[in-house]
Amino acid sequence: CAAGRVEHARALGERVMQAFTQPFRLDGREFFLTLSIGVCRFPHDGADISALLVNAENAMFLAKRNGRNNYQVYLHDLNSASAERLEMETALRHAVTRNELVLHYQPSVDIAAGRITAVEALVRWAHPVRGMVAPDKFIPLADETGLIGEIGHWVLLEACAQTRRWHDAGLGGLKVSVNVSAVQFRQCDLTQIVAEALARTGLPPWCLDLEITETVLMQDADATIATLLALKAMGVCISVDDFGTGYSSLAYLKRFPIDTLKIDKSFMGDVVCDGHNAAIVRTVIALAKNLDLESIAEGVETEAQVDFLRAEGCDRLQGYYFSKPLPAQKLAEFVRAGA
Ligand code: G
Ligand code: G
Ligand code: MN
Repeated sequence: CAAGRVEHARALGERVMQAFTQPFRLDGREFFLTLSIGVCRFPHDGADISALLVNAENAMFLAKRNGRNNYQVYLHDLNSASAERLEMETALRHAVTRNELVLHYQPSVDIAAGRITAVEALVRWAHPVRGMVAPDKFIPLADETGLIGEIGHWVLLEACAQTRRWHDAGLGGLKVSVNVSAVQFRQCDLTQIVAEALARTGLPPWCLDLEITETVLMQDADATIATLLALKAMGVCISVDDFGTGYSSLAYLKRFPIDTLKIDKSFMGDVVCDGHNAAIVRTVIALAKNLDLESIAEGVETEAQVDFLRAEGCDRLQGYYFSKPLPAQKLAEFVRAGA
């Protein structure tokens, strides 16, 4: 825009967004299109076409990260943020081949059995410079860049292989839960990758549990049911992770072939002083029972919480009270000590 002012760039962005709010008609059908627009200004943001395109693209990436269907105007400090992101992305591309990913395992205790019957695999990235990077710092980036395909594949294989080694070493029947992101769940080869991991490692399918989020259940329910049925047909278990934090339709819950509800750790806070969370946790445990599902409480940190959850009839407990996530070697020692 000629005057090169930010307000003019914004006005232009608004006009283009506005033009796309109406559906397009093609062959008598209506199509809705969404846009992610990056805007930058000449000569303010670049002296030549290639510099302008780079900066416009950076602004567009920001629009995509802001949930898409919006526009962003390039601002100078965007550069350092996107440079850092690019550096992370480049490093993450090599993380699998350079063996920088590791799995830690957090045990959960089955109340009826009175012992550890399962573990949850939680990935960490041993970054060469930054040290151990937590999954919430790189899984979203892996989702955005498509790298989740390769990472998720590695996690599944490694978790199945490790659990099979534990079975062979005398911890027979131990189950493993693997987190599957919404993006990974939608990839068309998920069932194939799961089948391959089971075949290659010889882990019995009922010892593998896939944790999906409520978001997965609510987006495209028909496709979700088809994928879940294919996984169930293989004998794999399905858990809904972070239950209660998203938007599950209770009417839908019955339609999904799921086995377990994992009650989110954010509800454990005041359960013992019978605050709002106590009512929520009690209700979710009852809901699970009525739908014939297993319930697990996450984030259990105190004995008082254990007593409450036991009294309410929760099936399984996981949290720092029992153990934080442990490296594979330590996990085996921990299970043996408790057995
Ligand atoms: O322990 P913790 O910081 O490990 O995990 C933080 C979050 O990262 C959790 O919400 C967990 O679901 C997620 N997470 C951990 N490991 C994996 C993984 O292998 N794949 C996916 N998609 N998410 C994971
Ligand atoms: O979303 P997901 O449920 O997969 O998350 C597991 C996360 O919860 C991991 O980051 C794990 O380290 C963390 N976690 C496990 N047990 C506890 C606990 O008792 N308290 C808290 N605050 N976090 C926990
Ligand atoms: Mn989980």
